[in-house]
Amino acid sequence: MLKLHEHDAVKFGSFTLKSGIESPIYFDLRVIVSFPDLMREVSAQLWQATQRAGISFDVMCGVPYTALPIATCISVKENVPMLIRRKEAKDYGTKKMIEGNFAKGDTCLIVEDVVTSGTSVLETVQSLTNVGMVVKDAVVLLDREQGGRQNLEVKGINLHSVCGISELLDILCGAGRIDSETAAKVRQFLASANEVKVPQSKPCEDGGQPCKKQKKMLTYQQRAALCTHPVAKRLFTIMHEKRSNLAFSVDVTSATQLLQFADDIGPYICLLKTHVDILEDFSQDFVTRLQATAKKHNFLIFEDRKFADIGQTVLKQYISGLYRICDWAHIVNAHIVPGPGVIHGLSKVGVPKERGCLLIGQMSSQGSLATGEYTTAAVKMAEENSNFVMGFICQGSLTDDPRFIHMAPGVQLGGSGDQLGQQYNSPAQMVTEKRVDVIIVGRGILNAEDPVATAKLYQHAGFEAYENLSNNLCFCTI
Ligand code: S5P
Repeated sequence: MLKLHEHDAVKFGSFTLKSGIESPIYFDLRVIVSFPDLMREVSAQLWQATQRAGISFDVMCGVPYTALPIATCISVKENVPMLIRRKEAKDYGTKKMIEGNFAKGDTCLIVEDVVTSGTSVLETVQSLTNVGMVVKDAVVLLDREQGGRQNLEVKGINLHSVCGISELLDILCGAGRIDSETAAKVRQFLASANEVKVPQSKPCEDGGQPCKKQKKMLTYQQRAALCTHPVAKRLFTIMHEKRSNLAFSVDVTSATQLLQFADDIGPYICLLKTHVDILEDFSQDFVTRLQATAKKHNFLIFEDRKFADIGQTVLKQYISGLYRICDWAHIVNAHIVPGPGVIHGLSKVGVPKERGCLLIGQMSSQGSLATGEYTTAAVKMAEENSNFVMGFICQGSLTDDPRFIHMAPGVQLGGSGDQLGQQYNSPAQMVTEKRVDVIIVGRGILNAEDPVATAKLYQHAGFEAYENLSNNLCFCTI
């Protein structure tokens, strides 16, 4: 720990984070690659922590990027095979996320440098479990004691740390490297940072200047106040009150199972997305019960019907037939391929019934044609029909108008895609980097061993990413 301080991997003073917040402590473990003796020491300490904990595993995987060389050192010294996890989910589509040799059922130990909320560790865990590996333990050099241990525990991962931040302060204080006043200042800063859920902010690489990309974000509450669209106003209010920007896509074929999921996951979501035409036992009773569950847990219902025909036809599809979607779905969506007539048709009943519509501006699937001018046209159509259109299905922010809500499907922790063209980004990528408002998660929750705990995790990850923005904190990735 003293060597880390010597080599400026841990610094004290006054550092301006990209958020503009003054921090008395600064971690940059990336520098250790420049000091072979320190690399050896850090790797040895991590290995000893695994031995002390008596963990057994078949392979190791470092969380990209800082922990990759650390894992490599351990692997070579201790003769334990290692895997590499790719970070670039989007461009790789369905290609391999995990490189190296492994067999399904192999146990993998995660190696990390610093843990704050645990999100990066969980992304790596998800990539590994997606390919059939078992992950039970993660070893970390430094635990910032900001909730990471608890978040990992929820997912059944034990965190073994070489050192916690409190202990680090004690060591440095004891060795006379910092005075007790500095230590107290850091403790106080971390306590208040925890209160406002300060994320893993890092000082600017360009000398501590506030990030140029930064823009003041309006909060959900402020946006609710700006909205005249009744459904958008209600949704922003729910997102604020429930501290959730998570939409659950409950793509199951049994109505009973859907209702059970709605009741179990309902407390953690702002929106439930359905595809009622895949239900094998749809009934009016199902609709009544779904509406009651939505009321009980305070979420809205979004039927993902993707209307795409002339106005007259979509109007009939909306109000009649077996499903009578307009009677119960607060929100529907539409392709813009037919032109504005599709919106005019739906809005005939949608507006008087105070329903909302999302236009499909972009899609998450590989090779989607909804790009460029098509997407621009969707924004124009939304602006011209804002009495009914409340936002977009998209993969990033399409307009700065705060009244429109951006919802992104194709969200999974650690997943890259499926075999049929779906492509995934993490909640943080979607919210912090791409600036969408609502993350839509389906199989990330449905296929989890513990869907309720996993939904909570997505809720936490999505909302934390939003708070990073609305607290005006840095969203640059390293
Ligand atoms: O571009 C899109 C638009 C939608 S609405 N890509 C999508 O995946 N969707 C829907 O979101 C899709 O129909 C499915 O219901 C959900 C994604 O599910 P997941 O299991 O891949 O998370």
